[in-house]
Amino acid sequence: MPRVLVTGSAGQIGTELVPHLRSLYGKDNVVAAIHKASGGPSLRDGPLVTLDTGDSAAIDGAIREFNVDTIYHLAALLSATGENDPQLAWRVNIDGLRNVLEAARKNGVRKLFWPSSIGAFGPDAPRTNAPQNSPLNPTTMYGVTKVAGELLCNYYFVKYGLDVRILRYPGLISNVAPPGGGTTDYAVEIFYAVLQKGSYVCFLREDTVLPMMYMPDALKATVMLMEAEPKKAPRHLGYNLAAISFSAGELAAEIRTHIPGFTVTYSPDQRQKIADSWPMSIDDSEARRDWGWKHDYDLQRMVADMLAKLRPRLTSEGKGV
Ligand code: VAH
Repeated sequence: MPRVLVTGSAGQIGTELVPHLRSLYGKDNVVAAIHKASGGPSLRDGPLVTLDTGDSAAIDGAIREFNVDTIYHLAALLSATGENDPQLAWRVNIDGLRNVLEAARKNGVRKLFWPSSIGAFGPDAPRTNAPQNSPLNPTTMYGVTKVAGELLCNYYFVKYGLDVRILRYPGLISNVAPPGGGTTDYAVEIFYAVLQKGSYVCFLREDTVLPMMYMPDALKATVMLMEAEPKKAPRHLGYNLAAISFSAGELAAEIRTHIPGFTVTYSPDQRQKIADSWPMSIDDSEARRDWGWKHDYDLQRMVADMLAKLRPRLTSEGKGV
C-alpha cells in the first residue's frame, strides 16, 4: 500500500480526497496535512498534522516521520484570492511547490500529484474545446503559478525522475467542502443560497460558460491518473480534464426544475474578468486515450445529487428554508 501525504487537506479537494484515499489504502496510510485551518471531522479518523509548505524542514520531517512514498500536494491559493494578493499567491503556489518537490526528491518519494487548472489557459486559447497543447498565456497570477508549476514539476521528472502527475481541473463542485476563493465558486454557493434563502446573487453574468466537474468525478480522475501504469501516463505536464460545461443561467434553470420558486440575479464583480479569460470548454481526449478517463456526472445528475445531499444536512442544521 502507498504511504500518502496530502497537503492542503482542509481545502475543497483535500476534504474529500483524504477520506477517499483512506477508503482505498487504509486510514493509517494517508496523512492529512493542514495549514492553520482546523481540519474538519472527515480528516480526524487518521494521521493529521499541521504543516506549512513554506517550511522545508517541516516537509522533510513529515515525509520521514510517516515514511511517505506518495504526495498529493494540494496546498494553494485559488484564482480570486490569488488576484487579490499576487505575491502571496506566488509564495504559496510556487515557493511551496518547490519546497515539496525538493523534499520529495531528497527523500526518495515515488510519486507526486499536483493540481493544475483550466486557469493555466489565457484569452488566446481556443474558447471551445481548448486542446491539450493550447497556448498557455494566463492573465491571472493564479494561472501564472499553474503554468510555472507544470513546468517546474516536469523539470523534476526530466532531471530527477520524480514521477509527477498533473491534472488541469475545471471548476469543482462539492457537496462537502464550501468554496474558498475561486472564480467558479458561484456554482457551489448557489446551492447553499437556494436552500437557505430561496434566492442568490450571482457574481458572474448569466451567459458565462465555464468547464465544471462534480467532485466524485474529480476524485475518480485523480486516482485513475495516479494508479495508471507509467506507460499509460507519459505526460508529466498537465493533462486536460473535462466533464460538463454550462452557463450560470443553465445551472440556475436546472436547479429550478427541482425548486421552481427560487430567484437568481446577476451582478458581475471582478471575477468576471477572470472567467472571461478562460475557455468555455476543454478537449480532454488525451486523458481519455492514455488512461481511460470518462466522467460519470452530467449537469442533471450533479444538480440532483447536490440537492439530495445538501438539503437534509442544511435542514438538520436548521439552515434550510
Ligand atoms: C478557481 N476553482 O476558481 C478554481 C479553479 C478552474 C477554476 O481552478 O480558481
